[in-house]
Amino acid sequence: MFESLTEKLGLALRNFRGLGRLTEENMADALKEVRTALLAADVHFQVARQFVDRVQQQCVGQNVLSGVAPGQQVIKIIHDELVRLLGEGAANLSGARPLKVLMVGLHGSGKTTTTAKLGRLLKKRGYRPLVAAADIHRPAAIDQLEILAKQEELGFYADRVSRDVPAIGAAALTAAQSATADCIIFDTAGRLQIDADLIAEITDLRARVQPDEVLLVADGALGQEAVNVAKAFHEALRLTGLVLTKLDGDTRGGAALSIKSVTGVPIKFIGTGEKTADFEPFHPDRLASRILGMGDVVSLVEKAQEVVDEKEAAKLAEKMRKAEFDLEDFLAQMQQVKKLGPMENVLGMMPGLSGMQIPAGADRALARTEAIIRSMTKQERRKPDLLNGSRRKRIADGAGVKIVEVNQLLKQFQQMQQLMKMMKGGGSKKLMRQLEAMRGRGGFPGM
Ligand SMILES: Nc1nc2c(ncn2[C@@H]2O[C@H](COP(=O)(O)OP(=O)(O)OP(=O)(O)O)[C@@H](O)[C@H]2O)c(=O)[nH]1
Ligand SMILES: [Mg+2]
Repeated sequence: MFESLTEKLGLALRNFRGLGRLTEENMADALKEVRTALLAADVHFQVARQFVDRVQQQCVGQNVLSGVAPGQQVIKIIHDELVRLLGEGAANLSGARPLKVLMVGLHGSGKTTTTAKLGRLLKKRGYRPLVAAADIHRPAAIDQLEILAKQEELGFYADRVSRDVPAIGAAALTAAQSATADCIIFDTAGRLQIDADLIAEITDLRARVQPDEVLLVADGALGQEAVNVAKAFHEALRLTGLVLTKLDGDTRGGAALSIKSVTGVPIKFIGTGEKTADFEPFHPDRLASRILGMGDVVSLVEKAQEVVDEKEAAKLAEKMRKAEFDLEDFLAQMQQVKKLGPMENVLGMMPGLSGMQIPAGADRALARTEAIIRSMTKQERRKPDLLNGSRRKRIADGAGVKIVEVNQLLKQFQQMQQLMKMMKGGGSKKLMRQLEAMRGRGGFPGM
């Protein structure tokens, strides 16, 4: 679904992924490509422009969240805007029982097929559905619905003689009642175009059966044309929801992306194939993730937003900058990292990094480091220089490690402190040499 849009947006977003810092200029370029991708997918031009404007506004006002690359944050913003565009939250059907649903739409949009699909889905949800043929213009349409109803074992009502659509509707309600059906779906006739006759017919039927839902079945492959159709139907009939069909195949996605924001009517279901099973409730967030091909970055960023105390993180960064970072601060930072879960899980959520090998025992090494630091007094953590031989012995015993491990940790911490001082002093050549040396020794666990 929406392969070409996914691919084009993917290319546009690649520009963001690598950005270390967001500036108005580099953002403007990358966002221009996002807009082009949307337009190429046949998204309404006004919708595309508003979309990009909103993303830009939010990026500018964005505080860079520690631990997450700015590019990733932009992608999260774009994701959330896509969800807004597609309609927030899954739009549920009315909970009325009996539930009366009127299916309307243009000729060939998929009304009859969708009537059966919806019946099947509601049956799975515990309803006893009955489908009613209210299409008097095409006798074959009645047969088509009857065959589908048999296949899905749904109640079925038709009157092959009457020309009075509202009367057929009323009779279907009575039939449903005596069959103890608690959900009636009316399949209506389509036209090539929306015209006064069609609207009059549906309006009369509607007045008689008082439906809880009026769902427009629109052919998603039509792009902007589907949006215009939806707008016209909504103005004439006050729709309660949309069903976008034929989203399988190489639909460009423009209809799905603009129809909610142009008409204000939520998409409730999508049709993804000819079979009755090819039908699903519409979930904006899932579609947005699918369009962005983004793995679980969203949950990762959300998790970071949830657990990382921003003020605390800023305080630690400031201390590092001033080379005042001590073991007490290190412990605090470790707590924040740990809240994100085991390292394996964190990496698994990053696209491209999932499946990467974590050095064996990395989590355990982190736990030992923590145990050692926790065995120190607060004063010792603030001033590691206090740690003479006997104190180190006490700490090793407390943490259940050998004294060499305590020594190693302190040595690495010392190097890190030197590093921070150098960064403060700006001695970059010496710094590089120091970094090389540290890398050789495996670095400071947890940093
Ligand atoms: N690929 C695909 N085909 C679909 C989908 N929904 C419906 N169709 C096909 O579209 C064609 C028209 O579907 P119908 O259900 O007969 O459409 P209708 O709106 O009832 O048409 P009229 O009764 O003539 O107005 C059929 O060949 C369906 O199999 C879908 O989601 N995907
Ligand atoms: Mg039909």
